[in-house]
Amino acid sequence: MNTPIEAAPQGSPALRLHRQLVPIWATGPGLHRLAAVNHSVIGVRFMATAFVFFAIGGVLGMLTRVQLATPDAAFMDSETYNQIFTMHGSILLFLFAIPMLEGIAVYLTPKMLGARDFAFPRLTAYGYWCYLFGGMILTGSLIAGVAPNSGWFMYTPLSSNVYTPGINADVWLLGVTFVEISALTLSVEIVVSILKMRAPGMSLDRMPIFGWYMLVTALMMVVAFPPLILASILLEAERAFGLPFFDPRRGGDPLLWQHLFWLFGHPDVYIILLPMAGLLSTMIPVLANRTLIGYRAIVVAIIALAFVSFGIWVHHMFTVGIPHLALAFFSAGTAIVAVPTAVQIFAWLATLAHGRPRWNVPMLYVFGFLFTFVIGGLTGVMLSIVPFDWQAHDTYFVVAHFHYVVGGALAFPLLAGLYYWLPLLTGRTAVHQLSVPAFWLVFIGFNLTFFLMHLTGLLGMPRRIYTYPGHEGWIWLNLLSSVGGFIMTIGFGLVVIDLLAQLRYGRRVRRDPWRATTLEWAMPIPPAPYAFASIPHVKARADCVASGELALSLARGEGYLGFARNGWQETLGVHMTSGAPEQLIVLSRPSYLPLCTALATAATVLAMLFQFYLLTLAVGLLVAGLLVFAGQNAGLARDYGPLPVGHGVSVPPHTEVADAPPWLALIFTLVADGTLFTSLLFGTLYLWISAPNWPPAAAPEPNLLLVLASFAALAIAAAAARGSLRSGAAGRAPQGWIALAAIALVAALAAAVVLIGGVIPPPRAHALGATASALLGYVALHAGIGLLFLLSNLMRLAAGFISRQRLLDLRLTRLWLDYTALTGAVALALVLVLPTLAAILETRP
Ligand code: HAS
Ligand code: CU
Repeated sequence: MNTPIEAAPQGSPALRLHRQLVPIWATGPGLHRLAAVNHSVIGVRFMATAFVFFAIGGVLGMLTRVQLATPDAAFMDSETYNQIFTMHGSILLFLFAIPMLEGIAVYLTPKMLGARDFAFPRLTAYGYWCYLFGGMILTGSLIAGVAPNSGWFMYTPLSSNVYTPGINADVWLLGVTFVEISALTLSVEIVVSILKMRAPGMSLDRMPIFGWYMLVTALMMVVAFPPLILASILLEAERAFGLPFFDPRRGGDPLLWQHLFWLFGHPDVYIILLPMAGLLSTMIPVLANRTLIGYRAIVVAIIALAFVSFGIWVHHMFTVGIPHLALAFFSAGTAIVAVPTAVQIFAWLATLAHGRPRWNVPMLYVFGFLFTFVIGGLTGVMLSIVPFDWQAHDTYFVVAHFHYVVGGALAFPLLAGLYYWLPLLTGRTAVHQLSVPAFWLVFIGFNLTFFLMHLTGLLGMPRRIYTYPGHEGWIWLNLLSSVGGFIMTIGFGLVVIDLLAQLRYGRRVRRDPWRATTLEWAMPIPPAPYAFASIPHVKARADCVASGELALSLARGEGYLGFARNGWQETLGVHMTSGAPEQLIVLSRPSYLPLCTALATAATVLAMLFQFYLLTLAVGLLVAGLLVFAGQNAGLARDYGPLPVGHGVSVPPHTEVADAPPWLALIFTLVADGTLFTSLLFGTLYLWISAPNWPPAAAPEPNLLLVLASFAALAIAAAAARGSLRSGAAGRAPQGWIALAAIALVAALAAAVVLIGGVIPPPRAHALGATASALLGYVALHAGIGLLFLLSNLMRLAAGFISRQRLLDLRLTRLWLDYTALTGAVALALVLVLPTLAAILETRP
């Protein structure tokens, strides 16, 4: 990585500081790169890997266009086509769109917020490796000819083992869940980092608009992914073990899959849109030479959008047979979503209209975005109208809609952003002879391909067919769409050549080529591994900063933390809303553990895929062990009290404060976990209310005594965790309490396992038994994880990481066990009342 030496004369304070900080923050050479945890390194890896998947997904899309270019084409058979179109969608949405936005978040957010890194560098690295391995498993299946073939939405019953007996669907369920879990960990990290790790003085209302966009997106991810993860687990349980959650013959319901999938799938489209809108809201003011119009309105709009987007998933299910009142509700809700989107569009247009826009390459792509996205948005509003949707559903009209929005919302802003931020990454600007023709090829090709699909759709061409006879009047439209696809591909090819040319031949820039106003430019170009040699104090809105001048003073160490101490990777933690400095966050160093843990996780997934369940259990335990081990040297092994951080301010290290990043991380993890649990409750009650073949023939009779014992044990464990925290705070040894909590958890776990063994009707016979055992399994799993918390507490007590001042570990355990007791009570109560609930039903065929 280049260094900021050019920013300062030899021997200057800036150079001295740089020489002190680099050894602390740098990633080692050679194989040490595998241990990298730095956000700049991992962010670039995320983005580069996502681009590779973009290319793969794009080629698959082109293959479908070859097949559909002519009627009765013999280019591929139906099975191959099914695999290819499924993988096209799955790769682009799960392996390109989401990881790309994570990469951007990881790379840019800390720099824009004035932090030196994200809160949990090793977790970032683990997330990356999981993504890479999950992606490899998915693409590998394509080469092996066993790729998923039921569409990116994996509708049951098509994806159940009756209709998809091979491992194709399992690859999707396990591979995508693997990638999603990594995305979920990253989203928690993004939320915590944005809330706690900003430059001092940056209150929430001074945050650059991109910070708001990422915060809202990450919060949406925290609650959107769990329903899909749950659905995938349930479907995999049905496929592998015969638990009939989606099988209507045994009390399941295929529609439950659609509800859970779109509960994720609809918010997901805005999860893709919002970060891109964040990039636009950052670039447009700079390119238009004026501050963003409507900062507050945009913040309100995106928060509103986030809420509304969770209430309208049913617009993907208008044709499945929904009561009329519900149709009206979801239709109106969907149309309303246009309002917060329009607020942003008009804010951007107003900013452009009131500024003096520069017509350069990023701006061309901004224009491309506005054009395509508005068309796609309008067809979205058309589809929100139920009678229209009944005609257009499952036709190419929908394909046209979502390519306009996803292409418009993703490809164009992304390329704008790439041209805009690449100088920061590489220190060079673009070679423009190629950029402009490349844009026009992409733009024309895109519109030719997808605009015509509206017409093909209105002429009745269904989605997901591998060929057509040719007498329906679709021939020319399809051929021209395919031609457009090739033009677009050539355009993307030119973009790639253009970017490679920039890396090699681009004009060198020293800093801030755009006269930008955000903090990521207030550093040397390309950024040093520590990002900021010292951390700025923010006095106004942080997207109105004179980054050029600030950069020099920060490089000289005139901000906070402009020194090295104890070889620590230090950054500042602030009060969540006011931005007042509050803690010194000491980050973890490079390590091979993230890679090893991700490898073990991948092994678990593969063992499950090939149905080696004992091996799965063994490597699963290994993963748990590695995670506990990874936590062993986190934090600091002694008390420090307040430490000076510059400008006369002293704050304690994060190990000694209440609001430390791990604490918040656990809270948001539990929010995600709670969403998963709520989805499970929803699923159980949904099946009870509307699945066919209820009630089951055999009436369940859960063992009341065992249920009560299990609950009592959970309550004792939670109380003991409180005892351990109280002893810790009073300076007494908490080991006794920890042992008590462990014994109680083992008892709860055993009771839950015995209960699962005795579930009536047997879990494979009826969905009632299956849901009851899923609820009990949830309790057992959480008790088991609680044991890991306790084990870690004991080990870290022995190693001196816990003291009267440093009680974080014990607080985390208490929170986990409280959560376990609370959800356990709900789950066990539901298991108890399920028989009564089933008994009040009239027999449903
Ligand atoms: Fe969508 C299906 C409705 C935005 C992505 N969408 C999809 C699928 C994807 C997707 C991937 O109601 C297919 C999934 C599959 O495989 O089946 N969508 C909307 C609406 C909006 C919308 C109302 N979608 C997006 C975005 C996406 C995305 C953003 C990705 C990034 N979408 C639907 C519906 C379906 C659907 C149905 C299901 C179809 C089916 O049958 O399967 C809105 O967020 C769009 C708001 C934006 C605008 C443009 C700018 C606003 C202006 C203000 C003035 C406009 C007004 C409206 C007041 C509206 C300029 C006037 C209305 C007129 C018609 C003139
Ligand atoms: Cu939707």
